[in-house]
Amino acid sequence: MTDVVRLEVQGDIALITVNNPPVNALGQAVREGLLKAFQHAEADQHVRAVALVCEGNTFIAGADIKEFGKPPQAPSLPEVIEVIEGCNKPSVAVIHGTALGGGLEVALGCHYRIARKDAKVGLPEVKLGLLPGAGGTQRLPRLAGVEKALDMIVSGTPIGAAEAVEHHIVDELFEGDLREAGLAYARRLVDEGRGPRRTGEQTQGLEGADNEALIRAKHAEVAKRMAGLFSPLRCIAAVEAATKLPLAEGLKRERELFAECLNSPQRGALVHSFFSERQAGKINDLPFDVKPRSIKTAAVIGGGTMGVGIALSCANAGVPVKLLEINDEALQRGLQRARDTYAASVKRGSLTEEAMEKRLALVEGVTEYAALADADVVVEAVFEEMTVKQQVFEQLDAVCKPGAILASNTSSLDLNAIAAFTKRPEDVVGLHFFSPANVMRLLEVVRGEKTSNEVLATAMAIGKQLKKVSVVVGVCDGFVGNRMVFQYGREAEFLLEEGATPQQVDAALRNFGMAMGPFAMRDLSGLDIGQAIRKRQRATLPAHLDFPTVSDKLCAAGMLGQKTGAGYYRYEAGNRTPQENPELAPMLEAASREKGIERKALDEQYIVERCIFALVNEGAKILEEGIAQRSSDIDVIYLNGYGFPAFRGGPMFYADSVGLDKVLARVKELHARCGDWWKPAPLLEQLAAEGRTFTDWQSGQ
Ligand code: 3H9
Repeated sequence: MTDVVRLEVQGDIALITVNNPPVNALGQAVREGLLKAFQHAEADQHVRAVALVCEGNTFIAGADIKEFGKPPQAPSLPEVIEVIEGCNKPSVAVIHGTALGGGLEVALGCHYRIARKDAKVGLPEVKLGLLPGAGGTQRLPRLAGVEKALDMIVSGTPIGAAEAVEHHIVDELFEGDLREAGLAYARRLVDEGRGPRRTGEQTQGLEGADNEALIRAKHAEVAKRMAGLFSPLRCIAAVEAATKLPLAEGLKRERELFAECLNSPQRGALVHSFFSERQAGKINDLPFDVKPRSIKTAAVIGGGTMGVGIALSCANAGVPVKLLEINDEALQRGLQRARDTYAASVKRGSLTEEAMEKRLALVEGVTEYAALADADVVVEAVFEEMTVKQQVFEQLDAVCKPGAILASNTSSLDLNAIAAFTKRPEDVVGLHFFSPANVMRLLEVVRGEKTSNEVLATAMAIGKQLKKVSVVVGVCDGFVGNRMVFQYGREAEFLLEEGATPQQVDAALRNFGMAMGPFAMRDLSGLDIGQAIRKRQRATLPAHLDFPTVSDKLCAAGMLGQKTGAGYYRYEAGNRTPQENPELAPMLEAASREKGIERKALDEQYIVERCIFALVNEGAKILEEGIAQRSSDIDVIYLNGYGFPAFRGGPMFYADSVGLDKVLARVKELHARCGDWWKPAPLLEQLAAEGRTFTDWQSGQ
């Protein structure tokens, strides 16, 4: 047929095989191959049934995402699926790995579906700012019912094969060889005289439930949980069309809604997020033959929130981990913290008691460094103080086996200085987890001056093992994420001096799409953290730089955030909902007065630009200094560690979409008015002058 789709006729069964690595995406050649193969099977008089299988690790994982935004090439996927469904010989899709998006839509076009027991099926288009555009919104509800179809399409979360059987999406499970299973099932179809069973002609899923009520409920859920997103409402509209229109009209409506999504800027941003995450795993200058070391056991030093979170990350991934504390009392507190964290998951229903005990059994408490002698990787998560790190790394150097990875979780200290406390700086790397480490996906992998390639590759492999999104960063104060967030938080504070309240700033940034406002975030992490950073910076940065003072005033009054019941907001005991802190207003007035600023109302766009462009300007400096490999790596860090809205693609992508000339104009204006914090990054100036974007710069255009 084509290079990527093969047709073999075995007796009276046509076996169609897709082979388009890595994930059998439905690029033009696959679509054309499928079309021809099914047409051929239809025309061949000897063929009485068709089995569709895929080579490699997975069934078709969807449309080829790289084709979005380019001129469409025939045949379109809906046309191909129409031919598959219309075929007069029964067909079976043989699913293994993940049948996603257009892949599941192809399977739904087939007349029967069987799945290997470990397979998954889903319609994740919403995560790319789209909706299933090749019949998924019309065919899935006809099989699975409106409620399940809405859940799957609006969340984009795949389900397991057994669940897919329960919901009539898959007919039967199998184990073993794909081709044999496909041929055997097709044989049965012939022997039992079962003809085509077209999904588009089914109605059982649309009957018997109050579909209007289900659709109303989904609207309410989306308004609450997915506000600001373009495609979820269109997903609902498409499913609603399935409940009201005949198939052909429903498909037409789906196409219209799909086109709206395809043309929305959110699609571009979400597709950028998808590819950026995958690219982040690649290290530009790492020779391809560098092999990571094998990691079978781990150790964590420090039983505080961070250390325990890291230990639980290991246990979640099935890696046995030793947790070291300085004495038995501190150790017991750490182990109890681990148990409490899991117990909360059990209470929420996201973990079973049995799984909890199994994971806790992987965490062994120890108080002697000698117990770490056989660990493949040790992660230090002790107090952020160089002298404390020195003691830890000197001891690790003395006890750890040759080849062990010695990692620091420092969020701001100089990794090269830490590495120098050992006689093996090439084995030292930063593994900067984000709190809570057992939940947050981001891992900054800090490459020290002397970190060896093998250790760097191993650190990335550890990230993968722990199911993290790992991004390589260089050594500087705060690395990428915190160095940038410092600029962001500082500008948010300056806004308080100009006349805003924490409520206004937080609301403006939440409306922009940030998961949390900067002040609610600071209250959560504790104001003393920022105070320590400012103290260090005041001592080292040029004296003419102005620092905001509201946070210092709160710290002086003992209001350190949630942990003290008050910070920028006030918190009632046992309740994390921020309330107005009546003691703040006089502090704001005083801060403005001391600097001779007349307080005035600030508009939302100004608030957003002041905070977000501060991120962008610092991001540009980070790129120039080579602290991040690519602008998209910065985006990945912000999307996965700082609650930046995925539908905006990350701060650097967002700046590209605004236009770097506009960003620069605002940065220059703020530089003139607010001083040298806003000194424009030379890279920003250069790109704006050349009419290029960060994305162009990254791709060498
Ligand atoms: C759709 O179907 C629209 C239709 O409804 C309507 C059309 C009209 N295309 O993630 P991995 C690449 S929308 C192109 O590291 P894993 C990926 O970039 C689509 N490329 O592997 C990477 O490349 P590289 C709906 C794709 O094993 C390589 O494959 N489908 C695509 O961890 C390996 O990927 C989805 O949204 C693609 N569709 O996970 C599914 N998918 O090696 C998106 C992957 O150069 N894909 N690549 O960096 C996934 O969720 C995961 O990739 C998957 C494998 C679970 C399949």
